[in-house]
Amino acid sequence: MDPSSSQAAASVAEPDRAWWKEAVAYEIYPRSFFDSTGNGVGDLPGIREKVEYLDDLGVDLVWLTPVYDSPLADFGYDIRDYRSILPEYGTMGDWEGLRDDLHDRDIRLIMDLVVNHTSDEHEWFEKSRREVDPYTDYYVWREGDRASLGNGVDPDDPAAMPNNWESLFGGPAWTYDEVRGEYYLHLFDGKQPDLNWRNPAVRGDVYDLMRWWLDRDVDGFRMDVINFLSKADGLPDGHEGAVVTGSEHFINGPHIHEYLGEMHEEVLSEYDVVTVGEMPGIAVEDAREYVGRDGPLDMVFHFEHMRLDAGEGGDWDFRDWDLAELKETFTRWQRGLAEDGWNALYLNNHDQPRMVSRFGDEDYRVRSATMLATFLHTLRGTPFVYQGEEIGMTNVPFESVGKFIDVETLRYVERMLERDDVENFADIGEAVRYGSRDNARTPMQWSPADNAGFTTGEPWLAVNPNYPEVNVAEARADPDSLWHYYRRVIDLRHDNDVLVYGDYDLLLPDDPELYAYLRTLGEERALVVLNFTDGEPAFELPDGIEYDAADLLLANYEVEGPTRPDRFDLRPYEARVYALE
Ligand code: ISL
Repeated sequence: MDPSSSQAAASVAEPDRAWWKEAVAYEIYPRSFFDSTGNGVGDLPGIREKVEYLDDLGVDLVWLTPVYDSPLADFGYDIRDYRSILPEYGTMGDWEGLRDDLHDRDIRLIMDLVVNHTSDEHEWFEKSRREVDPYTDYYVWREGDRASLGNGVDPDDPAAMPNNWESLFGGPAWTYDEVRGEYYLHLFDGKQPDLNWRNPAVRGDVYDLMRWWLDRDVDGFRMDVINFLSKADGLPDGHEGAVVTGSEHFINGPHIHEYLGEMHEEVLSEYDVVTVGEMPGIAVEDAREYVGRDGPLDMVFHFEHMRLDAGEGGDWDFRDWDLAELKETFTRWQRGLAEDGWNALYLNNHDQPRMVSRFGDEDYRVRSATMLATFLHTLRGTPFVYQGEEIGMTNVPFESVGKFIDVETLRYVERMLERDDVENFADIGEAVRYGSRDNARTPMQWSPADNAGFTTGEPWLAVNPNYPEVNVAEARADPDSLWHYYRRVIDLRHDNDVLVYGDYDLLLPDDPELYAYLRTLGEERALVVLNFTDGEPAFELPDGIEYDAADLLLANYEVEGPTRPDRFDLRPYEARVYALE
């Protein structure tokens, strides 16, 4: 064999194949997907009615966010019973029906595994706060400063708390429990106490519930804040000024690899399933340890691109993001997991502003969304489409503070309104309107009918007023719509191994308007050129990229004339994908 071609030949013959690398995933937030009963809340039979829709779109994998029994303090991320379905959403029979309907169409189903915390209404917590054996140490309990408490100090005074950690939803991460007379740790809401992963009995119970679902034929898990499980020994104070005080003591904590290794050994290795770890605060070097060849998980959701518009002032301080930084971030992750590990790609989800309002341009809603769709599906990694993204749903013009419902948003607004420099909602309205998780959670817009065809009743969260224009029915009827473009780009990925497994090489790193890259798998090459602006920049193929013929695989505008991609002008938010031969 010609030695110069041996490396290329090796990479063509043997990409490290897996069904989930070739899949396109779709995230469903059940509460807002489709209401089959008219009570204003989406449900499992509603999702069943839309399985054909998902099949038509072409997705291969569904991630269902929590549908378990829950008091809904955090809309299901506060689980009361891991083995039952919230009655509002249906029955276990409905869930089984959904699973079967998906499987009949070769669509896999992954469930949300939320085991950093439970609801405070979970039986384990009810028993733990009463110190009922063996649940006494199922959560992270601490006495706090007994002396000062004894002196009539308010237990809500942060000075009396076991340490200075903050909750990701704002405010202290400790709540004093009157029943037990101690504080418990909650990295999220007070109704979401953190489990004590040091306790082997807790870990055993979690592995049991995982097996329970895996034995019911689920195809894997998306794992909620899974890199938060291990808290530093002694729970030391955190550095103030970090985004969340204390986070250096629970993000990738000291025993995390021990726990996830054990979970893999005891549970995951027994099943052919896929796992996606949601991991706020991780760098690509950390990711390799979690999802590399010897790591316990398959893919990772990181947050670096979700912080590109973060200002200095914490979670609700936004600034404009910058294309150079976006390219740098994606490129670092593409390269960092090139040899080992796999990216889970996303531009929005149920916690984030809508993709088109954030990384696109509402004035060019469809063009910019098709450009972003092209981006998402031509990177190396598994794309996750969030419900409504495929019709270009946007952020919501919330009129007043009373329109918000999400706990994280409400806590922030409460804290801000207590401050002297904030007089009323108008002072913080812009940031809240941009950043609130409610943007992502308004009902799916199915049609121009009342309430976007989501419900015949009163929806639990008002629909975005743009539904007469932005909805599935209209999009499906128009062959030039964003929805049909999603189908095409999903097909393109399915038909081209180079887009799944190919190497990624950034072109024109310093171009302030264009994001261009090559994907290469042996002899196959794809060139992707994306205009991230409303201007009309010119693209020039860098020297040294030789080819005989080029074939335009996909574009979000009509492209006329000779299609050689050596030099061309782009229109606002234009995207092109060429095969180079
Ligand atoms: O939502 C966020 C930013 O607006 C994140 O900080 C989010 O809290 C973080 O990504 C963790 O999210 C996950 O766990 C939370 C839950 O509220 C989110 O919905 C979930 O995706 C606690 O379970």
